[in-house]
Amino acid sequence: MLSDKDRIFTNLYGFHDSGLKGAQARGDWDGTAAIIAKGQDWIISEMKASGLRGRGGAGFPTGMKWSFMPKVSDGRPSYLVVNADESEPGTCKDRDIMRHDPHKLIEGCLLAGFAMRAVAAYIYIRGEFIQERWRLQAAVDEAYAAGLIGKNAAGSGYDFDVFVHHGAGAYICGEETALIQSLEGKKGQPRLKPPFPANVGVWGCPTTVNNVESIAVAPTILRRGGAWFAGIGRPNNTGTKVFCISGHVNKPCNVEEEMGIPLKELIDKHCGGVRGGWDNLLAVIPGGSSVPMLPKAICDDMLMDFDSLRAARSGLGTAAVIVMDKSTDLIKAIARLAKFYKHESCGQCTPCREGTGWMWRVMERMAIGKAEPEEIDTLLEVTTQVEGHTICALGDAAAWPIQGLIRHFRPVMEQRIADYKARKVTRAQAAE
Ligand code: L3W
Ligand code: SF4
Repeated sequence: MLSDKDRIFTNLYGFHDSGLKGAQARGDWDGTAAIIAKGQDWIISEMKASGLRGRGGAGFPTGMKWSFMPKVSDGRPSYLVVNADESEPGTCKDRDIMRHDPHKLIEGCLLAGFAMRAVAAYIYIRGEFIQERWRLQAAVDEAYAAGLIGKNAAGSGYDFDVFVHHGAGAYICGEETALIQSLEGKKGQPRLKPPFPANVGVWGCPTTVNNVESIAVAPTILRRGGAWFAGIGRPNNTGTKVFCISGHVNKPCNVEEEMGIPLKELIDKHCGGVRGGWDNLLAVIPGGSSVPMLPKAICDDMLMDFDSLRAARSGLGTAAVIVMDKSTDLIKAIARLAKFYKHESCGQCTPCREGTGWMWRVMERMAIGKAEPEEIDTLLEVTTQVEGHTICALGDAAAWPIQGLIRHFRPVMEQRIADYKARKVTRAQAAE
């Protein structure tokens, strides 16, 4: 379990002053110019040494991503874009960071922006996050007024601007290329990669898109050293992580913990346990709605990190842990998620546009048992036709929850179909 002295986001728990004075009292903006004075190469090597992997879902190494940005300009300015379009069902960590610790994000923008020779950061914030936008904008205004960003940011000699851009509330704009399109004022639709944003990003310029949490932990990593962060967690899965735990627990919460914490410990220590006790657990979606669920037997010994969850054929994703006890109708729950992905598909590629609608309609029938048992295999086959055959990861995200259901709970689906058939026979007999 993470000790208090290693927590980065201490303000998430007490909801103290989120303004500049409170932030500075907690150590933010301390020695920022001195960090900048150490140079771009030093910052990137510390970030690499920290082992930080992107906190938005994909887990791509952050230091490596920063190193892709051009070191010598070809005349185009470079940009940092912060993905604050947090929309993954179950995920509410970036929202809390922006509410309670906005200065960690703003200082992180300056340090990351400097390391990548960027002239400005755009924080693209989810359309529904109204208060968070006000809170963040107020913190940006305070940072400008105090000379921490803008000309000669924090007395470093480096000029750096931070802009807050409000989205319009579309899940797909959390995909980095769709986000860039939306930021440019165009329709938010993903495009194929490569080229990656580091080569062709916002307004055709070199751009790095990072999640809020990835940027907000950077100042603490740079103050305490990459080795400190790398010493927490497990090899290749280092550092602290904000987990969002919801569903059938006694006390849902966001909590910063050590990467690799056992799932049971996470739930028992911070959420007062599963409703009705651990034995009442049915399944957990461990990383936001896009990753496959895991049944209790696997959850018993599950470690919460990228590699452990991948080995279990699921994923850490955004670390949004959705807990479902034995009262849950899992087929109905996954049917509801299928509806979400159908609704949020941008419709650009055929497997996703048609496949998400098709999977949702079949799942709706499966939820009441109005299907043939062979259709379970047909459904599985369709998920594999969607997965990996689309422009962006939304197609995979729509396929994986259904695959997880079939992989672990096929007998429940078969029983639902059998029950429906039995009821039909009984109704027919009654009518005779
Ligand atoms: C340069 C290369 N850059 C990769 C960069 C790339 C991106 C990052 C990761 O999807 C996942 C998705 C959701 N040269 C590069 C390179 N990059 N190779 O690295 O890229 P990628 O393609 O692995 O992932 P992605 O498209 O960013 C993100 C999953 O996250 N997810 C949750 C999403 C929702 C939220 C939210 O609400 N906050 O994040 C949950 O699982 O399904 O698989 O920057 O450019 N050779
Ligand atoms: Fe749009 Fe879906 Fe294709 Fe992504 S996979 S580009 S959301 S149609």
